[in-house]
Amino acid sequence: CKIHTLSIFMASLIVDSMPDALRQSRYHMKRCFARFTGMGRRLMKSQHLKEEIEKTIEDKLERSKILGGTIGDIFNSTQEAVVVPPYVAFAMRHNPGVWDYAKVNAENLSVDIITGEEYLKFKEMIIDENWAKDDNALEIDFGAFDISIPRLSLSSTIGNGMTYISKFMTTKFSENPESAKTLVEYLLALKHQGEKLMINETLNTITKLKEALIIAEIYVSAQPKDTPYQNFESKLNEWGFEKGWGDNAERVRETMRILSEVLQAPDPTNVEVFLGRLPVTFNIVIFSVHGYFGQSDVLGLPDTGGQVVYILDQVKALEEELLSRIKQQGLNVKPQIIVVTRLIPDAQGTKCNQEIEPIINTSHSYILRIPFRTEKGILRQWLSRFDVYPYLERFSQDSSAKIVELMEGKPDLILGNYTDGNIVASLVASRLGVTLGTIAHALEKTKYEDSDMRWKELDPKYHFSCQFTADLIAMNTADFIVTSTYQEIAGSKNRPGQYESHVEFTMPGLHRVVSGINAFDPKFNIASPGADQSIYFPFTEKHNRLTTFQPAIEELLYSKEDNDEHIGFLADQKKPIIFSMARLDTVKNITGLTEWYGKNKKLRSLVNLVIVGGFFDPSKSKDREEMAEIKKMHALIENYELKGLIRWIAAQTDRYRNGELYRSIADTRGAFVQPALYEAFGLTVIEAMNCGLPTFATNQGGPAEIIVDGVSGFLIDPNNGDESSNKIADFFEKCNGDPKYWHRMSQGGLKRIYECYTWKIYATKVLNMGSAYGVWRQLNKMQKQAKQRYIDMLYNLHFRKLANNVATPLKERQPSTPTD
Ligand code: UDP
Ligand code: LCN
Repeated sequence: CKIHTLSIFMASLIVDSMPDALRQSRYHMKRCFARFTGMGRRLMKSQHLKEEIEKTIEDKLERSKILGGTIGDIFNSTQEAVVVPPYVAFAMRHNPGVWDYAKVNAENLSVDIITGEEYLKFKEMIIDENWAKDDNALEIDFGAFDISIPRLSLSSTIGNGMTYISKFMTTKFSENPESAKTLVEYLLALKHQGEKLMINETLNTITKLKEALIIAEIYVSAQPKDTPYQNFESKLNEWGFEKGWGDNAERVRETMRILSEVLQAPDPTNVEVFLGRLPVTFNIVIFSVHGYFGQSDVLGLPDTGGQVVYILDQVKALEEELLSRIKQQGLNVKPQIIVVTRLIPDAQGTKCNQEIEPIINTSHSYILRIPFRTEKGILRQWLSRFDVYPYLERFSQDSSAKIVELMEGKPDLILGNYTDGNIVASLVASRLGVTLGTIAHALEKTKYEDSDMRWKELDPKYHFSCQFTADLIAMNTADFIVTSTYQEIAGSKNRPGQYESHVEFTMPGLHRVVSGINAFDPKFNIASPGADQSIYFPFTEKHNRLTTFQPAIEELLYSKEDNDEHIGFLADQKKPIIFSMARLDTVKNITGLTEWYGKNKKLRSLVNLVIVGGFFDPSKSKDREEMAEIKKMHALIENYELKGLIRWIAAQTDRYRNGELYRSIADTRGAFVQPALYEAFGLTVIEAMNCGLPTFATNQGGPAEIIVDGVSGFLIDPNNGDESSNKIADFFEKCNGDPKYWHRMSQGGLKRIYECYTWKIYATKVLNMGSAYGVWRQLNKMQKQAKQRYIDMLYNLHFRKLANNVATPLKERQPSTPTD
């Protein structure tokens, strides 16, 4: 395949030049490699290697001469190096998704190109030599089933899967017109509640369909454009056509013309448009299992953040788009969207103990809650997302039975969210034979350094053995994967993407993944979410402002007394506010921001700090990370003497009031700061930008794509607090000199949002994926089935055991009762 060839080509270039380059600087390189190997077996990151080189080649001029050439290229593309004396193996990443491996003998500087698999084995030597040398160690290789699936070839095209499968289908149809037979079969199978759609058995061959389309198109063209479909339905039916082509003569004629062209002279645009028009999706199931999934009083609770917001907004957007499509298809069908989550009997004042709850602002969508159940009973309390694995299989069985009952049949599309939702969605989709899309609001693997190699140490707390296996199973079962950004798939120039980190990795003692996923797989599609624009709108829209909240917000920000909702006060109320809001997870780095602020005198003098997150008494938290973060916040406020400068507000659950809160911060001419160590997407970033609040966000993850630095906001480096806090301070200093600057940044953020981040754009894309990948899976049926058998085996023999090893909180279990 092309990418493999490209990769080999680049690798051979490097290997070809590597021995020479090392030889040319033999004296210094021998010393460097001696230094690398001097400390014995270990894993070195790129920064670490550079530091060692700096220490070894002390002469600056000499060093920059060496690093300016091929050796510099090698070290710059190196993500990590494995040291097992006398060898050092390099994992080099030339471009997003393109990796090479080479092993250097530190004693004589000889170079060997090695495969990814060899590199992983070598890496395992650091942790477990016996496992590394065991010929029968478990290897997972999903790539073995994908040999004939076409791949994208350029890093820049990653994430545009849908466009490419239209191209691949076009090629298939052009090279072998008989392959369009699959499309005819697909159309023949389309129906809704027993009623046939598009065509019936009269048109069961390509030739018959082509001929009928010509006749029908001439007939329909003769009708006035707005003639309702019903007026000529019986005529079309005589020729073998059923409902679904359009609601009036114009739409029907267009759809027929597009299909005629696809069958006669296919081109990718027509293929994509035609697939997007097919009446295939009416009933959708969305899985979001963990946390408190509800419509009020839940945000900010542990494990309950952007995913809930995303799904509720997504449902609204999908329902609107479904209704508009159904109308255009000329059908009279009521769609249904069910969001399936966990029922939590001890619901802590939320509605998470209700089985069914209609979704506000929709007409056909609701939440269905299914409890976590074992043979011993129902689990009553909230459970960390890291501990849910033993419950998921039973949950998937219970959900699938209930879904089929409520929908009176199978859904047309299943969407999973996050590891738990995705594995459940995979089980249900493969059981029911339904098209599956998965979404990962964050894959945990990249959040913790070397989480794969260190899995044994981390497993008691995080159960990554289950999580990463579940992720692999789900991403390989999925027909398509929706991502919020490019970086989620393939990272940036210097940082591997979340999915890319699943391409090749090893968990010594558990399994070695030689091909987990391919970042160039056409199943990847970027569809970024938006923010609900009826809640998050610019502070300048005075007539829409929710003035009823303003007294409460005034109290929230400025009152002097501490209470359950806020602590600390703002002595100088004239200063602008820098604001941040997040769950108190370590990765959100709210404590980092507090520390940067505490340390930076200029920033302290220019602005106040307002934080929304968690609550104040660590003993009340059930979440391990939250507890630690709460304690740290108190310590920072104390140590940096932040009294009078900081207001810490507990987690806020009312989105409408939060919208007004962002706008009130904009009224102070303040800014939003998202300082996360890593952020998969970052809904708060687009919420703030939608409100016209200038935004500083982490350059690690999704926000780096949302914000164009200096144009629509600012990017900050969470690993360089001084630089980041100075950047914020400089902004406010500049605004003092030129108040228009603040407004320019506010406008820049809004412009960016309207161009790229709306739910309408999202819903159109995702429904198109549902149709396109439905046909694609049909075209690759045999291969998909073979892969599914492999996945089933992995699930049955491997994952199940891992999941069953996770402890369940026995004490809290209650006898099985009807869902209370
Ligand atoms: N949020 C909230 N109250 C809080 C903390 C967060 O309403 O106390 C909301 C926030 O407005 C956003 C979501 O929760 O809509 C957080 O999404 P984001 O993508 O920023 O982070 P996540 O929590 O999903 O990691
Ligand atoms: C989870 C996250 O961690 C965020 O980065 C996303 O914005 C959120 O889900 C919604 O997708």
